[in-house]
Amino acid sequence: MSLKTPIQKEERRNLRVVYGACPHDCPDTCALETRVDESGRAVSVRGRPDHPVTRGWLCAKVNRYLERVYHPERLLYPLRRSGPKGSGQFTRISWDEAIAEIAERWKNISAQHGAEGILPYSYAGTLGLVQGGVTDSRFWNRLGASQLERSICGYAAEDAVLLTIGGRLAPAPEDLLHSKLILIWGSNPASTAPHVVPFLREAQRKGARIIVIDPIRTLTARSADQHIQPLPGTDAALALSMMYVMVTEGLHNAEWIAQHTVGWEQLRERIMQYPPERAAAITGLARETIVDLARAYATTSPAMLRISDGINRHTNGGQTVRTLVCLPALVGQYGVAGGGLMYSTSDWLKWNKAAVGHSQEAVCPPATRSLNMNRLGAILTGEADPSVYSLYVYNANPVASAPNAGKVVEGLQREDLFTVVHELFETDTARYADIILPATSQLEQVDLHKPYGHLSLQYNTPAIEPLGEARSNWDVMRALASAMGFEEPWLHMDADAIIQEVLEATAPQQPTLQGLTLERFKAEGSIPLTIPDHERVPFQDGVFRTPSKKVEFYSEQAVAKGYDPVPDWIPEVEARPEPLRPATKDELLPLLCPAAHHFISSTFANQQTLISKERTPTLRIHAEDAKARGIRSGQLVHVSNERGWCRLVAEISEDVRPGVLATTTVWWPKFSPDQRNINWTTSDRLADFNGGSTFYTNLVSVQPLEMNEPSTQEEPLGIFIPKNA
Ligand SMILES: Nc1nc2c(c(=O)[nH]1)N[C@H]1C(S)=C(S)[C@@H](COP(=O)(O)OP(=O)(O)OC[C@H]3O[C@@H](n4cnc5c(=O)[nH]c(N)nc54)[C@H](O)[C@@H]3O)O[C@H]1N2
Ligand SMILES: Nc1nc2c(c(=O)[nH]1)N[C@H]1C(S)=C(S)[C@@H](COP(=O)(O)OP(=O)(O)OC[C@H]3O[C@@H](n4cnc5c(=O)[nH]c(N)nc54)[C@H](O)[C@@H]3O)O[C@H]1N2
Ligand code: SF4
Ligand SMILES: [Mo]
Repeated sequence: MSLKTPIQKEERRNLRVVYGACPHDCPDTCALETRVDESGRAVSVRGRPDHPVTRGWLCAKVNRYLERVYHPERLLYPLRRSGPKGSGQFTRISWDEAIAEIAERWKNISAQHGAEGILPYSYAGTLGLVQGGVTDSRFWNRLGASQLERSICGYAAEDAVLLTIGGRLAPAPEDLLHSKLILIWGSNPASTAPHVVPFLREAQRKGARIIVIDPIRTLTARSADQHIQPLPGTDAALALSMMYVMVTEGLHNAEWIAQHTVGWEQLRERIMQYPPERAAAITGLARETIVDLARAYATTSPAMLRISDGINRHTNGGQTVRTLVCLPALVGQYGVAGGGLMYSTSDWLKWNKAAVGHSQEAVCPPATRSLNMNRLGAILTGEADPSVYSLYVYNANPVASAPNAGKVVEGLQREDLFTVVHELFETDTARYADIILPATSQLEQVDLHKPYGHLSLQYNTPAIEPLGEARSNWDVMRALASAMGFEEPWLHMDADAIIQEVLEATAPQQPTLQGLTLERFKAEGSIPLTIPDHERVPFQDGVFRTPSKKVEFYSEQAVAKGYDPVPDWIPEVEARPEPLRPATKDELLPLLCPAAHHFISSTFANQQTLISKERTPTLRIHAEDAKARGIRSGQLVHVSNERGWCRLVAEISEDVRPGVLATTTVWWPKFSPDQRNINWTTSDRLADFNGGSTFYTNLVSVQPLEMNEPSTQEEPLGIFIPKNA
């Protein structure tokens, strides 16, 4: 019996350590170290101990990264469809054949319909500069393909934050240690930004109070000092009412407001429309809860407000986030160490856009139309004019993760649509491809990663050779450029040359990049942004990045965009008319479908160990609603609305209040009951701001399945699906 730990055992072997970056859509952007043996095989992936946020550990998902890299179902060769669309029948072809066929089809489409007939669809498979940002722009700009409005995640929130304070300048997670009150509003870091949690615990130990505002009793809510559970989509009313209490009790910071904001009179008028009695009726909270929350927030300093993108995925998500972003200004918390707003760190460094995309090159056709990715199903089934004749999907799995996914499938079945999917796995989306291309994992590619949850950059050195014939996103772009006859050098540079180019072009305008060179990244892997100590607290100088240089309670820019210039609460487009009355058995109920703990969107949801931990696609329902419908825990239920349906396993739970439902996402349809997931019911309606997504404004009917109505499918991949019979 050996008493040695795996790490000690590894240290005895002659292993090469390679520095990397977690590529996934997660604010933590962990610094990785991968150990590789003499045969070139990776034997472990760990978090770097010397990184200020990673601090030596990885989440439940990426701890299993080698299972992903060496998964027996990794795609290793290009494939061509050999059966009907969606049948999953493919035959192996060579890269030369695949690239030649794609180029020929695209040349024909360009000649007949214009290159706008081609739509690249991608999102957050990797957040790297090269395999994401540059891949998303350069080749497509040269081709003149339709552009993609990348609106599926946080577009409304981003707009709201920029309109109000002009920059996404969150402090580093370490700054939470200064906080005395941490208000976590519609954000679930215990699952979605796990490296924030140790800082929350430490802050609590130092006496900070944590309040979570979430309709669901999440993992984060469980470890908070207080959990406040409003009805979904009512947060703007809650925030305006908190302001009402502050103003009427004189707890707001009138001096700060006078100096640093515009539009106070207009906002004040709005605020006065939200006495706590009214907000209580809207949010379903007790009047005292609202008053106490307002007093606690206004009288504790430093007070940090943490939001993330979850809360913006409603039809009123833009105004909700704008209202929340005003809160720290009411009490003068912007510019206070440990206070203010913790949303995203994205704007501490902005890459030089021209260097990333080269859209200004004379050889590029004029700017093309932009298609909103939330409307993918509609686009493919007639909304786009001229039509889309070819879809090129990479870094994304829209059949699983896009709203109104049934419509996406309908579009992908079009015989006149030529679909290419570049993937690591045969996802539900890849099944509809005409050509599948095999993609490299993060251990097999070069990249540079800018985080959105902390203040260091991570370079990713490849640790192993590509598996099979897998190629990185950018390498495929280079091959396609050659096949299309595009010879410009900026379409053919290797990944390091691109990183060098973008760093050099960006550095002169961005002081945070001073001294951060490619050579240093290759040697050190992770480097903190260059931020002088006196600038580390965002907005400490009282200067905001809006046109007025102040917090804009009233926004002229909002007027120009056709929005209400002053924050307000607008009921969601789908909502129960009387949300506080007990629901009848046939009444539609709001369903939230936020992030699963063991997946990232649909990524990782094909790994058996992680599926087992997440167990099954469940519907959390309160006992009162279950009873009204005759639903038992563990029973398969039919969840539906006018957009579509899917089946989930009922879990009677106190995590939700009566009249509110919850599930977690994103399960692969092909591993779900009846090969559908919750996105068969979610809406592709756009949010109030910026064309954002509205996954969480979703009224559904829930009915128990008849005892003799079996699921149409064999039990897939070990997921627990109860047999009702
Ligand atoms: N484990 C894991 N980590 C992830 C992801 C994942 O899928 N899994 N996804 C990544 C991505 S793409 C993103 S964008 C981020 C998202 O990170 P988060 O924003 O933290 O995650 P979400 O689960 O989308 O939403 C957070 C919370 O908002 C709550 N919420 C929804 N609607 C409302 C509302 O109307 N009012 C209030 N008060 N709360 C509401 C939900 O119940 C949920 O608990 O996480 C990233 N990290
Ligand atoms: N019901 C519901 N749906 C949601 C959400 C929700 O909360 N509820 N959240 C939404 C949000 S916030 C987001 S951000 C979107 C995310 O939507 P998507 O960006 O589509 O995310 P995934 O579904 O994880 O698909 C990413 C795919 O990229 C692949 N990939 C990873 N790395 C690479 C690479 O280097 N090259 C290539 N070619 N492929 C790669 C992965 O294998 C994976 O299949 O989902 C949205 N969908
Ligand atoms: S998913 Fe997030 S927490 Fe997990 S390793 Fe990647 S960056 Fe870190
Ligand atoms: Mo997202």
